[in-house]
Amino acid sequence: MPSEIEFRAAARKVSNWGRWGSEDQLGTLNHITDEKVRESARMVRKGVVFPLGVNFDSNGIWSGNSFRRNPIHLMTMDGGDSPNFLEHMTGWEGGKAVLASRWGERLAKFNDDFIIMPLQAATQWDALSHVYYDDLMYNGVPASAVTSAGATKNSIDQVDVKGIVSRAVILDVARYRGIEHVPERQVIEPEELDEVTRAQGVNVGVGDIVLLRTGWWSQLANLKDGNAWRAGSPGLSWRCAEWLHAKSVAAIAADNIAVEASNYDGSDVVLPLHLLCLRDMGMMFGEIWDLDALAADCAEDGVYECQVVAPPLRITGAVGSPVNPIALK
Ligand code: UVW
Repeated sequence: MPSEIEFRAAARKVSNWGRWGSEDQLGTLNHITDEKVRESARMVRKGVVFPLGVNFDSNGIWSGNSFRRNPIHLMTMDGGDSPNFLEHMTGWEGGKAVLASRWGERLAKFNDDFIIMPLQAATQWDALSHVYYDDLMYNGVPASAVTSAGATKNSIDQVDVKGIVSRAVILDVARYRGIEHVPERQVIEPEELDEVTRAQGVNVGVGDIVLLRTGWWSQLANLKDGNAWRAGSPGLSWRCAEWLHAKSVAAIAADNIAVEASNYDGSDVVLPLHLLCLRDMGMMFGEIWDLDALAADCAEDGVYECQVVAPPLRITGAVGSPVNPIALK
Protein backbone atom coordinates (compact mmCIF):
# COMPACT_ATOMS: atom_id res chain seq x y z
CA MET A 1 0.00 0.00 0.00
CA PRO A 2 1.36 3.45 -0.84
CA SER A 3 2.54 6.12 1.52
CA GLU A 4 0.84 9.45 0.87
CA ILE A 5 4.01 10.69 -0.88
CA GLU A 6 4.09 7.67 -3.19
CA PHE A 7 0.38 8.01 -3.83
CA ARG A 8 0.62 11.69 -4.79
CA ALA A 9 3.57 10.97 -7.12
CA ALA A 10 1.51 8.29 -8.88
CA ALA A 11 -1.47 10.66 -9.08
CA ARG A 12 0.62 13.26 -10.92
CA LYS A 13 1.79 10.63 -13.43
CA VAL A 14 -1.65 9.26 -14.30
CA SER A 15 -3.69 12.46 -14.20
CA ASN A 16 -5.86 13.12 -17.26
CA TRP A 17 -7.25 16.43 -16.00
CA GLY A 18 -7.58 18.86 -18.90
CA ARG A 19 -6.56 16.23 -21.49
CA TRP A 20 -9.98 16.29 -23.16
CA GLY A 21 -10.86 19.84 -22.16
CA SER A 22 -11.77 21.56 -18.93
CA GLU A 23 -15.46 20.55 -19.23
CA ASP A 24 -14.84 16.87 -19.96
CA GLN A 25 -16.91 14.39 -17.94
CA LEU A 26 -16.17 11.23 -19.93
CA GLY A 27 -12.59 10.65 -18.87
CA THR A 28 -10.96 7.57 -20.38
CA LEU A 29 -14.17 6.68 -22.23
CA ASN A 30 -12.79 9.24 -24.71
CA HIS A 31 -10.44 6.44 -25.81
CA ILE A 32 -13.46 4.64 -27.31
CA THR A 33 -13.59 5.99 -30.86
CA ASP A 34 -15.96 5.09 -33.72
CA GLU A 35 -13.24 2.79 -35.07
CA LYS A 36 -12.96 1.17 -31.63
CA VAL A 37 -16.68 0.36 -31.67
CA ARG A 38 -16.30 -1.14 -35.17
CA GLU A 39 -13.32 -3.17 -33.92
CA SER A 40 -15.42 -4.42 -31.00
CA ALA A 41 -18.11 -5.65 -33.41
CA ARG A 42 -15.46 -7.76 -35.15
CA MET A 43 -15.00 -9.67 -31.85
CA VAL A 44 -18.41 -11.31 -32.40
CA ARG A 45 -17.51 -14.48 -34.27
CA LYS A 46 -19.45 -17.33 -32.68
CA GLY A 47 -22.67 -15.45 -31.90
CA VAL A 48 -22.53 -16.38 -28.21
CA VAL A 49 -23.85 -13.98 -25.56
CA PHE A 50 -22.70 -13.89 -21.92
CA PRO A 51 -24.75 -11.81 -19.45
CA LEU A 52 -22.27 -10.58 -16.84
CA GLY A 53 -24.73 -9.21 -14.26
CA VAL A 54 -25.65 -10.90 -10.99
CA ASN A 55 -29.16 -11.14 -9.53
CA PHE A 56 -30.69 -8.11 -7.82
CA ASP A 57 -32.61 -9.58 -4.90
CA SER A 58 -32.80 -9.92 -1.14
CA ASN A 59 -30.19 -12.72 -1.17
CA GLY A 60 -27.41 -10.33 -2.21
CA ILE A 61 -24.04 -9.73 -0.64
CA TRP A 62 -24.89 -6.98 1.90
CA SER A 63 -25.88 -7.37 5.51
CA GLY A 64 -28.72 -5.46 7.18
CA ASN A 65 -26.38 -3.23 9.18
CA SER A 66 -24.37 -1.83 6.30
CA PHE A 67 -24.96 1.57 4.64
CA ARG A 68 -25.63 -0.59 1.63
CA ARG A 69 -28.52 -3.00 1.61
CA ASN A 70 -29.76 -5.77 -0.61
CA PRO A 71 -32.52 -4.76 -3.01
CA ILE A 72 -36.09 -4.73 -1.65
CA HIS A 73 -38.51 -5.78 -4.36
CA LEU A 74 -42.21 -5.03 -3.82
CA MET A 75 -45.31 -5.79 -5.87
CA THR A 76 -47.90 -3.06 -6.41
CA MET A 77 -50.19 -5.26 -8.52
CA ASP A 78 -50.09 -9.03 -8.32
CA GLY A 79 -52.13 -12.12 -9.10
CA GLY A 80 -54.02 -11.84 -5.82
CA ASP A 81 -55.54 -8.56 -7.06
CA SER A 82 -57.34 -10.32 -9.91
CA PRO A 83 -60.84 -10.72 -8.32
CA ASN A 84 -61.25 -6.96 -7.74
CA PHE A 85 -58.61 -5.71 -10.10
CA LEU A 86 -60.05 -2.20 -10.64
CA GLU A 87 -60.09 -1.51 -6.90
CA HIS A 88 -56.32 -1.75 -6.87
CA MET A 89 -55.72 0.66 -9.77
CA THR A 90 -56.05 3.75 -7.61
CA GLY A 91 -54.85 7.10 -8.87
CA TRP A 92 -55.70 6.43 -12.50
CA GLU A 93 -56.30 9.70 -14.35
CA GLY A 94 -60.02 10.42 -14.65
CA GLY A 95 -60.98 8.25 -11.74
CA LYS A 96 -62.60 4.90 -11.44
CA ALA A 97 -65.53 5.66 -13.76
CA VAL A 98 -63.22 6.31 -16.71
CA LEU A 99 -61.16 3.39 -15.72
CA ALA A 100 -64.15 1.12 -15.58
CA SER A 101 -65.33 2.24 -19.02
CA ARG A 102 -61.89 1.76 -20.53
CA TRP A 103 -60.85 -1.34 -18.66
CA GLY A 104 -64.14 -2.71 -17.48
CA GLU A 105 -64.36 -6.46 -17.31
CA ARG A 106 -62.15 -7.00 -20.33
CA LEU A 107 -59.59 -9.75 -20.52
CA ALA A 108 -56.32 -7.97 -19.79
CA LYS A 109 -54.93 -7.74 -16.27
CA PHE A 110 -51.37 -7.03 -15.25
CA ASN A 111 -48.74 -7.18 -12.54
CA ASP A 112 -46.49 -4.26 -11.53
CA ASP A 113 -43.59 -3.82 -9.14
CA PHE A 114 -40.95 -1.51 -7.81
CA ILE A 115 -37.58 -1.82 -6.18
CA ILE A 116 -35.77 0.04 -3.39
CA MET A 117 -32.03 -0.39 -3.46
CA PRO A 118 -28.64 1.29 -3.25
CA LEU A 119 -27.37 1.82 -6.80
CA GLN A 120 -24.22 0.01 -5.63
CA ALA A 121 -26.12 -3.08 -4.39
CA ALA A 122 -24.93 -5.52 -7.07
CA THR A 123 -23.40 -5.40 -10.57
CA GLN A 124 -22.59 -1.73 -11.08
CA TRP A 125 -20.59 1.06 -12.62
CA ASP A 126 -18.93 3.62 -10.37
CA ALA A 127 -19.34 7.09 -11.90
CA LEU A 128 -16.48 9.59 -11.80
CA SER A 129 -18.27 11.40 -8.96
CA HIS A 130 -18.08 8.30 -6.73
CA VAL A 131 -14.79 9.21 -4.97
CA TYR A 132 -12.65 12.28 -4.30
CA TYR A 133 -9.80 13.62 -2.19
CA ASP A 134 -8.51 17.12 -1.43
CA ASP A 135 -12.18 18.05 -1.98
CA LEU A 136 -11.84 17.62 -5.74
CA MET A 137 -13.05 14.94 -8.11
CA TYR A 138 -12.20 14.18 -11.75
CA ASN A 139 -11.11 17.17 -13.85
CA GLY A 140 -10.95 19.47 -10.83
CA VAL A 141 -14.68 19.46 -10.15
CA PRO A 142 -15.29 20.51 -6.50
CA ALA A 143 -16.64 17.82 -4.19
CA SER A 144 -19.46 20.25 -3.38
CA ALA A 145 -20.88 19.52 -6.86
CA VAL A 146 -22.38 16.43 -5.21
CA THR A 147 -25.18 17.37 -2.81
CA SER A 148 -28.08 15.48 -1.26
CA ALA A 149 -29.82 16.08 -4.60
CA GLY A 150 -27.08 14.17 -6.44
CA ALA A 151 -24.12 15.09 -8.63
CA THR A 152 -24.31 18.07 -10.96
CA LYS A 153 -21.05 17.02 -12.67
CA ASN A 154 -19.38 13.67 -13.40
CA SER A 155 -22.66 11.83 -12.76
CA ILE A 156 -23.43 8.52 -14.41
CA ASP A 157 -25.96 9.99 -16.85
CA GLN A 158 -23.16 12.08 -18.39
CA VAL A 159 -21.46 9.01 -19.84
CA ASP A 160 -24.52 7.56 -21.53
CA VAL A 161 -23.49 9.24 -24.81
CA LYS A 162 -20.85 6.50 -25.00
CA GLY A 163 -23.15 3.56 -24.71
CA ILE A 164 -20.85 1.92 -23.28
CA VAL A 165 -19.53 -0.42 -26.01
CA SER A 166 -15.97 -1.52 -26.73
CA ARG A 167 -13.59 -4.39 -27.23
CA ALA A 168 -12.94 -6.11 -23.91
CA VAL A 169 -10.04 -8.28 -22.83
CA ILE A 170 -10.52 -10.74 -20.01
CA LEU A 171 -7.55 -11.19 -17.70
CA ASP A 172 -8.23 -14.43 -15.84
CA VAL A 173 -5.75 -14.21 -12.98
CA ALA A 174 -7.33 -17.07 -11.03
CA ARG A 175 -7.11 -19.49 -13.96
CA TYR A 176 -3.61 -18.31 -14.82
CA ARG A 177 -2.57 -19.24 -11.27
CA GLY A 178 -4.46 -22.54 -11.52
CA ILE A 179 -6.62 -21.79 -8.47
CA GLU A 180 -10.33 -21.36 -7.84
CA HIS A 181 -9.91 -17.82 -6.59
CA VAL A 182 -7.13 -15.46 -5.60
CA PRO A 183 -6.84 -15.60 -1.78
CA GLU A 184 -8.67 -13.00 0.26
CA ARG A 185 -7.08 -9.55 0.46
CA GLN A 186 -4.28 -10.63 -1.87
CA VAL A 187 -2.94 -7.92 -4.15
CA ILE A 188 -2.39 -8.46 -7.89
CA GLU A 189 0.56 -6.46 -9.19
CA PRO A 190 0.93 -5.05 -12.75
CA GLU A 191 3.78 -7.45 -13.54
CA GLU A 192 1.32 -10.32 -13.15
CA LEU A 193 -1.14 -8.64 -15.51
CA ASP A 194 1.64 -8.66 -18.12
CA GLU A 195 2.27 -12.34 -17.43
CA VAL A 196 -1.44 -13.14 -17.81
CA THR A 197 -1.74 -11.29 -21.12
CA ARG A 198 1.35 -13.13 -22.42
CA ALA A 199 0.08 -16.51 -21.24
CA GLN A 200 -3.35 -15.86 -22.80
CA GLY A 201 -1.84 -14.54 -26.04
CA VAL A 202 -3.85 -11.32 -25.99
CA ASN A 203 -2.98 -7.62 -26.05
CA VAL A 204 -4.64 -4.84 -24.10
CA GLY A 205 -5.03 -1.90 -26.48
CA VAL A 206 -6.18 1.72 -26.52
CA GLY A 207 -9.87 2.03 -25.62
CA ASP A 208 -10.27 -1.54 -24.37
CA ILE A 209 -12.34 -2.47 -21.35
CA VAL A 210 -10.35 -4.77 -19.07
CA LEU A 211 -12.32 -7.55 -17.37
CA LEU A 212 -10.40 -8.78 -14.34
CA ARG A 213 -11.30 -12.22 -13.02
CA THR A 214 -10.09 -13.07 -9.52
CA GLY A 215 -12.58 -15.93 -9.03
CA TRP A 216 -14.01 -13.99 -6.09
CA TRP A 217 -17.62 -13.79 -7.29
CA SER A 218 -18.33 -17.40 -6.26
CA GLN A 219 -16.93 -16.54 -2.81
CA LEU A 220 -19.06 -13.42 -2.51
CA ALA A 221 -22.14 -15.32 -3.57
CA ASN A 222 -21.56 -17.89 -0.82
CA LEU A 223 -20.88 -15.47 2.04
CA LYS A 224 -22.80 -16.43 5.10
CA ASP A 225 -22.61 -13.14 7.00
CA GLY A 226 -23.71 -11.15 3.97
CA ASN A 227 -21.17 -8.39 4.47
CA ALA A 228 -19.21 -8.18 1.28
CA TRP A 229 -16.65 -5.69 2.55
CA ARG A 230 -15.79 -7.62 5.70
CA ALA A 231 -14.85 -10.59 3.54
CA GLY A 232 -11.81 -8.73 2.16
CA SER A 233 -11.69 -9.39 -1.56
CA PRO A 234 -8.50 -9.85 -3.52
CA GLY A 235 -7.88 -7.39 -6.33
CA LEU A 236 -5.53 -5.03 -8.09
CA SER A 237 -2.66 -3.19 -6.47
CA TRP A 238 -2.63 0.63 -6.53
CA ARG A 239 0.44 0.26 -8.79
CA CYS A 240 -1.87 -0.99 -11.58
CA ALA A 241 -3.09 2.58 -12.15
CA GLU A 242 0.08 3.33 -14.13
CA TRP A 243 -0.36 0.06 -16.09
CA LEU A 244 -3.94 0.99 -17.05
CA HIS A 245 -2.87 4.55 -17.88
CA ALA A 246 0.06 3.46 -20.07
CA LYS A 247 -2.23 1.18 -22.08
CA SER A 248 -4.95 3.86 -22.42
CA VAL A 249 -7.61 1.50 -21.13
CA ALA A 250 -11.17 2.91 -21.31
CA ALA A 251 -12.59 1.21 -18.20
CA ILE A 252 -12.01 -1.76 -15.93
CA ALA A 253 -14.52 -4.15 -14.41
CA ALA A 254 -13.95 -7.03 -12.01
CA ASP A 255 -15.70 -9.91 -10.31
CA ASN A 256 -14.85 -8.60 -6.85
CA ILE A 257 -16.22 -5.87 -4.65
CA ALA A 258 -13.96 -2.92 -5.49
CA VAL A 259 -11.64 -3.88 -8.41
CA GLU A 260 -8.74 -3.21 -6.03
CA ALA A 261 -7.81 -5.48 -3.13
CA SER A 262 -9.57 -4.77 0.17
CA ASN A 263 -6.31 -4.59 2.05
CA TYR A 264 -5.52 -1.33 3.79
CA ASP A 265 -3.67 -2.46 6.89
CA GLY A 266 -1.24 0.26 7.94
CA SER A 267 -1.84 2.27 4.78
CA ASP A 268 -1.80 6.08 4.56
CA VAL A 269 -4.35 5.95 1.75
CA VAL A 270 -7.57 3.95 1.66
CA LEU A 271 -8.98 2.97 -1.76
CA PRO A 272 -5.83 4.20 -3.57
CA LEU A 273 -6.73 2.62 -6.92
CA HIS A 274 -10.23 4.11 -6.79
CA LEU A 275 -8.72 7.54 -6.21
CA LEU A 276 -6.06 7.21 -8.91
CA CYS A 277 -8.41 5.77 -11.54
CA LEU A 278 -11.77 7.45 -10.93
CA ARG A 279 -10.54 10.81 -9.65
CA ASP A 280 -7.18 11.34 -11.37
CA MET A 281 -7.50 9.36 -14.61
CA GLY A 282 -11.26 9.60 -15.04
CA MET A 283 -11.63 5.82 -15.44
CA MET A 284 -14.87 4.15 -14.40
CA PHE A 285 -14.90 0.96 -12.34
CA GLY A 286 -17.28 -1.93 -12.90
CA GLU A 287 -17.77 -4.04 -9.79
CA ILE A 288 -19.42 -7.34 -8.87
CA TRP A 289 -19.49 -8.55 -12.48
CA ASP A 290 -19.90 -12.32 -12.90
CA LEU A 291 -17.16 -13.30 -15.33
CA ASP A 292 -17.18 -17.05 -14.69
CA ALA A 293 -19.07 -18.30 -17.76
CA LEU A 294 -17.24 -15.91 -20.09
CA ALA A 295 -13.89 -16.94 -18.63
CA ALA A 296 -14.69 -20.63 -19.01
CA ASP A 297 -15.51 -20.07 -22.65
CA CYS A 298 -12.28 -18.11 -23.18
CA ALA A 299 -10.26 -20.92 -21.61
CA GLU A 300 -11.98 -23.41 -23.92
CA ASP A 301 -11.49 -21.61 -27.22
CA GLY A 302 -8.33 -19.69 -26.30
CA VAL A 303 -9.93 -16.36 -27.33
CA TYR A 304 -9.69 -13.82 -24.51
CA GLU A 305 -11.26 -10.86 -26.35
CA CYS A 306 -14.92 -10.02 -26.87
CA GLN A 307 -17.32 -7.15 -27.38
CA VAL A 308 -18.83 -5.69 -24.22
CA VAL A 309 -22.06 -3.70 -24.17
CA ALA A 310 -22.67 -2.16 -20.76
CA PRO A 311 -24.85 0.99 -20.75
CA PRO A 312 -25.52 2.40 -17.30
CA LEU A 313 -29.04 3.42 -16.36
CA ARG A 314 -29.58 7.12 -17.07
CA ILE A 315 -30.21 8.03 -13.46
CA THR A 316 -29.87 11.80 -13.38
CA GLY A 317 -27.20 12.93 -10.93
CA ALA A 318 -26.32 9.43 -9.72
CA VAL A 319 -22.78 8.55 -8.66
CA GLY A 320 -23.15 5.01 -9.96
CA SER A 321 -25.57 2.73 -11.71
CA PRO A 322 -26.72 -0.86 -11.74
CA VAL A 323 -25.90 -2.55 -15.03
CA ASN A 324 -26.45 -5.88 -16.74
CA PRO A 325 -23.38 -5.98 -18.99
CA ILE A 326 -23.35 -8.28 -21.99
CA ALA A 327 -20.24 -9.87 -23.51
CA LEU A 328 -20.45 -11.13 -27.09
CA LYS A 329 -18.06 -13.54 -28.79
C1 UVW B 1 -16.39 2.32 -2.40
O1 UVW B 1 -15.28 2.18 -2.75
C2 UVW B 1 -16.77 3.30 -1.36
O2 UVW B 1 -17.33 1.61 -2.95
P1 UVW B 1 -17.14 0.59 -4.20
O3 UVW B 1 -16.12 -0.43 -3.85
O4 UVW B 1 -18.50 0.01 -4.37
O5 UVW B 1 -16.71 1.39 -5.38
